[in-house]
Amino acid sequence: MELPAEKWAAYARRKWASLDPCLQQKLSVAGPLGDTFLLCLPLFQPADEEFLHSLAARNGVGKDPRAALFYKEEGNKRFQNKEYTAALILYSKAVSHNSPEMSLCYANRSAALFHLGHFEDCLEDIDRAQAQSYPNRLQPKILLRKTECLLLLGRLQEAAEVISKAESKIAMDQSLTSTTRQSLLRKISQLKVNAHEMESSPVSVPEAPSKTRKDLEFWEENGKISSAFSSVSLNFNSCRGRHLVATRDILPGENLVKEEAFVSVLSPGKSLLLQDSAETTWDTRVTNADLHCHRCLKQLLGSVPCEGCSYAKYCSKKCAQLAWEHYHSTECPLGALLLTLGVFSHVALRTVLVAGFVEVSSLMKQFHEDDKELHKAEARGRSRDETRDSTAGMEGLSEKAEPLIPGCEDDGQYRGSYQAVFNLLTHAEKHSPEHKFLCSLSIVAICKKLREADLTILSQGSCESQSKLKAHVKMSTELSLELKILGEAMLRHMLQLHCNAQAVTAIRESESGDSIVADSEQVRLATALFPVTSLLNHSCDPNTSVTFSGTAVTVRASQPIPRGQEIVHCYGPHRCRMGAAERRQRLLCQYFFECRCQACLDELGSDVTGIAATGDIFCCSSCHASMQGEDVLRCSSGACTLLVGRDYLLRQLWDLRLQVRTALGLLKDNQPNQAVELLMRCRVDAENFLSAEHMLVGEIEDHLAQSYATLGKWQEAARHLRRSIQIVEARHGPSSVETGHELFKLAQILFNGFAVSEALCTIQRAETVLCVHCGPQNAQVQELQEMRACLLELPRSLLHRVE
Ligand SMILES: *[C@@H]1O[C@H](CO)[C@@H](O)[C@H](O)[C@H]1NC(C)=O
Ligand SMILES: *[C@@H]1O[C@H](CO)[C@@H](O)[C@H](O)[C@H]1NC(C)=O
Ligand SMILES: CC(=O)N[C@H]1CO[C@H](CO)[C@@H](O)[C@@H]1O
Ligand SMILES: [Zn+2]
Ligand SMILES: [Zn+2]
Ligand SMILES: [Zn+2]
Repeated sequence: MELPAEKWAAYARRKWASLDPCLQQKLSVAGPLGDTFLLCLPLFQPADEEFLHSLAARNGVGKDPRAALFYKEEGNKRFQNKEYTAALILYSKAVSHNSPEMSLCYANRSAALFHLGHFEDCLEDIDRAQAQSYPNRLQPKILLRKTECLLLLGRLQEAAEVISKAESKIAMDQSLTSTTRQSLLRKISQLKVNAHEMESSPVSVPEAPSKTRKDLEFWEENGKISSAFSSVSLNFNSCRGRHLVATRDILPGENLVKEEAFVSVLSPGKSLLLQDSAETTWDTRVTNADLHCHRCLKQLLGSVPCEGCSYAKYCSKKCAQLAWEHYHSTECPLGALLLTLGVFSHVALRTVLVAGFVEVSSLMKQFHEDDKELHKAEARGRSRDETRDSTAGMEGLSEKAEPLIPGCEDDGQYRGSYQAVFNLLTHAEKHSPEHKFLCSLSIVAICKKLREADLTILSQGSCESQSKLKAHVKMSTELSLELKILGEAMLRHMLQLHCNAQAVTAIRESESGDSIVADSEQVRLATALFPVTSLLNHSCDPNTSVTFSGTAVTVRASQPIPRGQEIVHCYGPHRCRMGAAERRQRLLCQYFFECRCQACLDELGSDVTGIAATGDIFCCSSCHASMQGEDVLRCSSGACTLLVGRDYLLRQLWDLRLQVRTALGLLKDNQPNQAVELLMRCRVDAENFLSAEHMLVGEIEDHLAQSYATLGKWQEAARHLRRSIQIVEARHGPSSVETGHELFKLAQILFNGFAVSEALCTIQRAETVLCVHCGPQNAQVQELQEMRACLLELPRSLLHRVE
């Protein structure tokens, strides 16, 4: 998803292989990126363009009235099944395609929103339907829905006005059958009764708990680095590069960095790109693109579609407008191409659009001048590498400013601005030539398309930087000088993303029926650049936790960090999830460095490899001692002589995973009894060949807990969850965020089962752990606090009775 579509990547590889060896050689030497870009420019031939555009055509992002009809009907089906959330999403897909029936789609969506209890959004959709010539004969129905919403929101005056409007519509409409008229009038009198009751005994409408509670945490901003707290400082040395260090002792849970993304692009989600048939069948699968605002990543309810394409959807008119002004008016005509070229290409384009042409070209110019200086220094007899080293080993550093850390502005401030983005490392010389070729070709494709797209049509309402860009880019048969500058900058960003892209993630509650105890998973919402967070180096055993809210990131200390220690976070390969060898392999491939973090050094120095040390091992079926060996494993107890092939054990593990997945399916289909039965069998199987601390054993216990919770058997649920917590604790540590999530589930179960004192205790533990990792504003932390308040309000007498 992040990289270009595989078919295009394979095409580029074949093209690379067929290049003249001499040209290959030229492209392989680590020259300036501008040269790479210019060399690739003429290589992108009409045939290549045609191939790429035929691939892109499969990612339909245009508007199609037939699709609108299709999604509307699918939505109606779900609505009839009372699957209101699914219906809502399908209606939103319908309104993202233009059709003469838009008003009906909005009216339908308002019904779904009403049933889901989103009355404000429902009202908005009713207004949208009415603004688009909603048919007269249906007016009374929608006016009554509006009345109901207004009543439920306690807006009595407005409700009364709408009722009388509805009455006059009904009175005037001759086409109504008498039964319809009767039923409408009955409904009206019912609503009047409701309104009257509310007037005489005004119940205070409970105020929705404001989700945007003011952040009470003390924000003591750093004088040198924007978005960072004063407890950190930016240091630089040639072996570690730029890194952040604690300026004082830091406690767990303290905020270190709070940063808004410089740029972010929503990850489209898989199904868009898996589509392999030439004819676009509209598909009803739900992706990120249907669930989150394309600008601010907020969860969508009554989404506002882009007026140009069926792909981009926004949480509000405002987001749609801002996105259009800052980047989407340029991106919109390129939609299908960008989906094919992958999120990294898209982020590269959006970065230059957000920065604006003036800023991009001025930094590029500066960069080329510095490069010339380096050449001159070289000519004076010093090697290029030495020169670079003496200027602190970073590219793009101007010689005159020795003490300046790259990315800082002239006043020494690191602002997380485009200048900081520009100075993120590209590692241009470390990427394989094939990869660089693929990136270059993809960027060339974007540039050609930018030249083609009639950008002038789109210029209405666009902001300064974008219209300037358009003026610069305007048609010519050759790529203009401006486009070449942008192309080189985009290529730079695309290579930077390899090491600097940050996945913006969210916890999504999986939709498993009406289970009271939610199961949740972490999903990737977007890819973003955070220039300040990018300063953090990696450790496989990090001392920080990272959480996201919309497009903002917060980095918190998860352990005490003594003054002077480096602040590190984990780029993905974590000590708890894989062994040192695998972690180091991955880090080397993706980030081009050999990890020497404490966890790696410890593990490499001892015999136990990480995973084995934390329980991912097989055990002997007769004596339960661990099995050791490579291809053939033998029992370590010495008493047994059992020998088993690793392949055999791996197959058994695979089968067991399948069984567990089947059980989860049963649970989702609302068959918890069958799920319990199957999971119990899995548990017995697991005991036969897996160590008691194996993660899969933990997962089985966790799913058992969820099944029992669905059945309302709280004690059994709690028993299994405690086992799962033990295993998670053994692997991730008692104060890890993983343990926090498990404790949260246990708190919910104990709460539901009225096990008051244990619930209070567990709530306390869960809150402490989650607060450190996710902060006090976290939804789960707040839910825990509500649970506690609720338990403490129970009358004493009741407490004694239930315990
Ligand atoms: C959707 O609109 C159609 C009219 O086009 C109507 O017949 C149908 O009942 C509506 N469905 C819902 C759920 O409002
Ligand atoms: C982070 O904290 C843990 C626990 O205190 C410690 O073992 C580890 O070495 C620290 N890591 C770094 C990189 O400082
Ligand atoms: C301690 C550590 O892992 N330091 C690394 C920080 O990042 C640079 C490059 O990004 C590596 O070279 C260091 O080894
Ligand atoms: Zn938004
Ligand atoms: Zn669009
Ligand atoms: Zn490591």
